[in-house]
Formats: sequence, C-alpha cells, structure tokens
Amino acid sequence: MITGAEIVWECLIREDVEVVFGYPGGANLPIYDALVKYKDRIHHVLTRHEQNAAHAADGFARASGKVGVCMATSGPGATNLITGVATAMMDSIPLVCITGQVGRESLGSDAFQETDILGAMIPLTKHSYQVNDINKLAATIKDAFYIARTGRPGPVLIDIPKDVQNETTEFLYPETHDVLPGYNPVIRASENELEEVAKLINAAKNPVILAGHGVLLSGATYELTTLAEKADIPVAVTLLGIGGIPASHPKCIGFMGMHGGYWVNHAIQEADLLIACGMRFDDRVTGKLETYSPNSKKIHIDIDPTELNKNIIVDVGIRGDLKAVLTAALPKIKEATHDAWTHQIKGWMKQSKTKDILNRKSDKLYGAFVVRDLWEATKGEALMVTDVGQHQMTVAQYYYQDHANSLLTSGGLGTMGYGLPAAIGASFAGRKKNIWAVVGDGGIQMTIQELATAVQENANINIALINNGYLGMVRQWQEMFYDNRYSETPISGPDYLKLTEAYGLKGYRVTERKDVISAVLEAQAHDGPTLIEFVVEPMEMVYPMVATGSALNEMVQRPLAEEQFADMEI
Ligand SMILES: Cc1ncc(C[n+]2csc(CCOP(=O)(O)OP(=O)(O)O)c2C)c(N)n1
Repeated sequence: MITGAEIVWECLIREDVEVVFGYPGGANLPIYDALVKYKDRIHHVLTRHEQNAAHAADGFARASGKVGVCMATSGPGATNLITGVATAMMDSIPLVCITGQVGRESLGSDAFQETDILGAMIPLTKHSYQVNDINKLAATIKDAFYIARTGRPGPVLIDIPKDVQNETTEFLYPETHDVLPGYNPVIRASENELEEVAKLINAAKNPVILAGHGVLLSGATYELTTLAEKADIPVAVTLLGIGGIPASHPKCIGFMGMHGGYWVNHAIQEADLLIACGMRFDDRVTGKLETYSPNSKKIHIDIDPTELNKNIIVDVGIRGDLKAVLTAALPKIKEATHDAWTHQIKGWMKQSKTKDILNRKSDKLYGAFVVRDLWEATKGEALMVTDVGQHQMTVAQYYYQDHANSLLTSGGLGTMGYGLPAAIGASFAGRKKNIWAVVGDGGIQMTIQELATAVQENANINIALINNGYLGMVRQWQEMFYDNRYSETPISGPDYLKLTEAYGLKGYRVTERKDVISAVLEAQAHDGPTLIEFVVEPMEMVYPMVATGSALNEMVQRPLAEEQFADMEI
C-alpha cells in the first residue's frame, strides 16, 4: 500500500520524467514530503513563482520533445500557474500540471486557499481532471500524459485534493491509457484527399508552402524539405515554424507576417497555391483576412480539425499528422521547376534589402546588431529562447535558424516574462547547445526572480538583455499609431551589473557594437548562468511592419537613413 502522494511520483517515474518544476504549499505538502523518497530519481527545480514553473516546464518540453511537468499548491499557487498554462495551450505544448487542492470535505466551502482551479483551467487546457478517488489516480496520470503528447499537444491539469494525497491504496500502473470517448488523435488522409493535394501542387505555377509549428511537432522537417525540393516550392515559415526548414536552405524564403520579410509576404499575396502545413492562419500572419492571398487555391493540413476553415476557407482541408500526410502525398507529387517564380521572389528580396537595418552603417548599438552578432558569435548553433517584444521579432528576423526546435518563444499568447524561466527549463533538456535567452528590459522584470533559480541550479544559460529603456514594442505602436504619445512605456530598471552580483551570476555590460562578439564569447565560456546587458538605442523600430487591418503586402518599410550605404552591393 502506498499513498496518493507516492503514487504521483511512481507514475512520473514510469512516464520517464526526470525533472519537475514547481513550488510547495499547504495543499500539496504530502506530494512534496513524498518527494524526499524519490529525490535520487527525479530532480525538482524550485522556481521562484508558479507561473515560471509552468514556463520552465514549457521550455523543457519544447527543447526536449517530451512532456513538461509542473506543480503548485491550491489557491494562489494554482492560479499563478494560469498564465504559463495558457501560454503552453496557445502554442500546443505538452504539459502535465499537478495542483494540490483542499480536502474533499472542504470542497465548495471557500476553505483556506480554495479556488476552483478545475473550472478556471478548463478553457485553458487540452483537458482537466480533479481526482476524487485514489483508485483512479494512477490511471488519470497515465491518461494525462497520453492526452498531453498525442494529437495536437497541450497542457493537462490534474487537481488532487489533499486527503486523496494522504490516502493509501495498492499501486498498479496501467499498461495502456483508458479508451477516451471522442478522442481519436491518429487520423490519416484518404486517397481522395491525397489525389486532390497532388493535383493542385502539380498544376501550380506560383506555389508557396507555409510551414508552422506543426512541422516541428510532427517531426516533418525532412518530408517538408523534400516536398519543397521535389516540386521547387518556396517555403515561408511562421514564428513557431522557424527551424521547420533550415534557414540556409535555398527553398526557405524566411519569416512571414506582421514583421516578416517584405518578399515573403508578397510571395504569399501573389501565390496561386498555398500549402499550409501545421499552422493556424493567426491574424499576425494573415493581415486583413478579406485581402489575404486573394488569387490562390489553398491546401491546409493540420492535426486539429477545428483549425480547418476557421480563419481562412480552404479548397482542400486535411485532418492528419503532417509527417504521415506528406509521406503519403510525396510519391504523387511530380518534380517541377518554378524558375520565373523564384526569380520574382528574389527580386522582391533585393528591393527590400536596401531598407534592412543590417545594411545601415552606424556606430550606434541597435538591438538588431546585437542579434546579428550573437548569431555570428554562436555560429547560428545556439538554442535560442526569447521574451516578447521588439527583440523577439528581431531574433525571428536575424537569428537565421538552421535547426528544428531551436527557437523557443511565446508565439500565440505573447507572454512577457516567458524567456528567462523557459531558458532555465530548456537547460534541463540535455541538449549540448549553448542556450541564449534574448529578453527585453520590460519582460525580464516580470520574472526576474528566476535569476535565483538559475544560480541555485547552476543552469547553463546566457541572457542577452536588450535594454532600450522602453516597453519597446508598445512604444513602437505609440510612435506609429498614437502620435508619439509614450504613455507609460518609458521603463526604468535596476543596475543590472549590481543585480547580477547580488544574485550571484556573472554579469557584463556592453554599450558599443565592437564589444558584442567578445562579450558573447566570454559569457559562453563561463560555466554557469551569465547576463549581458546590451544598452541599445532607445527609439529603435522593428521594420517592416503590417499595421493591423492592412493587407499582408501593405508593409511599412524602414525609411532610408542618410548613413546608409548608397551604393551597397546586394
Ligand atoms: C504579460 C504581458 N503584458 C503586456 C504585454 C504587451 N506587450 C507586448 S510587447 C511589450 C513591450 C515589451 O518590452 P520589453 O520587454 O522591454 O521588450 P522590447 O519590446 O523593448 O524589445 C508589451 C508591454 C505582453 N505581451 N505580455
């Protein structure tokens, strides 16, 4: 006979969980007490806030491809998880979140630290459980892992009343998950659907593949790249699709959407066929829906049927695992070349390069210069994590990512504060890559207490803090759409060098471009967490930009600066 609390750890061990991120409290004390027995088999990371336990589990999941696990107590502990869980839900990240709850006899009585976390989490999770019978605990945990990682991945909540944690029973871990009514994640495309896909691709003159997060989640990089090569189709990537095809691959045209490449958005608008792979036509990638890619036929392949015909009506919508669908479709696709189309896209690219900040000759330190030099110093091989804001878009634009699952960023929810805890989580994924968290001075101050976690764990992460003294992305919108009224966007912060010293990590400050690469190399060579504060130009803008309500190709481009190379070689 073992306790419910022990069952939790026994189940996690059987699910091959090696690391858990969490925070103890009254209602999960039995679980934490039982952990003492399992310490040699599971590592627990004490984050400094439950939100960050969820972000760290999310970063771990994205970097490892496994299910991330986080824990919190009832009431405020559980509600603190919410932002992290919602972040994971929007980006289809598999998590199992275990919360303590008040005892069953107190449920519904507004007991101390009671919240209806089950009710609160239902819209924010893929599935949620409250386990009121200890004999169902092990099977519920088994099902939770199965649901989290299969189909379209997502977070699953398991809320466990304290008395259930204390009860005892025989432990038996089920061999397989329960039959879950209505849950059938393994769907294959029909022959008819595949024929329709092939017919459209074989007839297209100006096709574009749109590669989303589903490419990474289904491990379809090879199949997608093969399709692009075989039928000579340019590939545009979404923010979370970055790395779905190597950035250096000749068929990869780059990042699409609000801050995507001018040439990428033009290609999408002018295409005669879009092949949308594991993406969801988010408003940040479509611009104004009514004017989106007006002359194209559209194929959409996604594991989640609710995504098909949700934002964009398509000609062929296929529910299925992308890797399986592409594998089945490939033999039906004819080899082709689209030279004129490729040439046209290159022409758009050339036009826009003159306005690229990287071609600006300047002694000033811009965030984009930092990211470009970080890319060079790390040879493009770092595992990149970002926070949310201008620097995030700059990383998407200028850290040319050749590897899958190597850019971790909050895409759907856009959660400031994500970067630092997610990088800590990623450091437990066992990948031998340098980890760089690029964060803004606003975002880092939302979860800055995790510097202590990084130090306690001696996490091998490097933080590139892009300090522009503003909530930069919001300031950018105020400059463009609110007549330069910088309402509540100037933001101060601590002396970061003193702060790193106080927390006990290695700190650097860089104010000139010439020092960027050497600082990056020095930080990387240091064993343990580091932070470099890059003091950058405060009024920098991220260009190009599609304003809300504009068509995708109505992009505001960077004005040419006088200091720009006039006779630049492109
Ligand atoms: C939790 C949260 N609150 C508010 C926002 C709105 N928001 C988006 S970007 C941004 C500014 C971010 O500033 P900073 O972290 O300094 O990065 P920068 O844009 O300057 O690179 C804000 C406030 C958000 N995305 N998330």
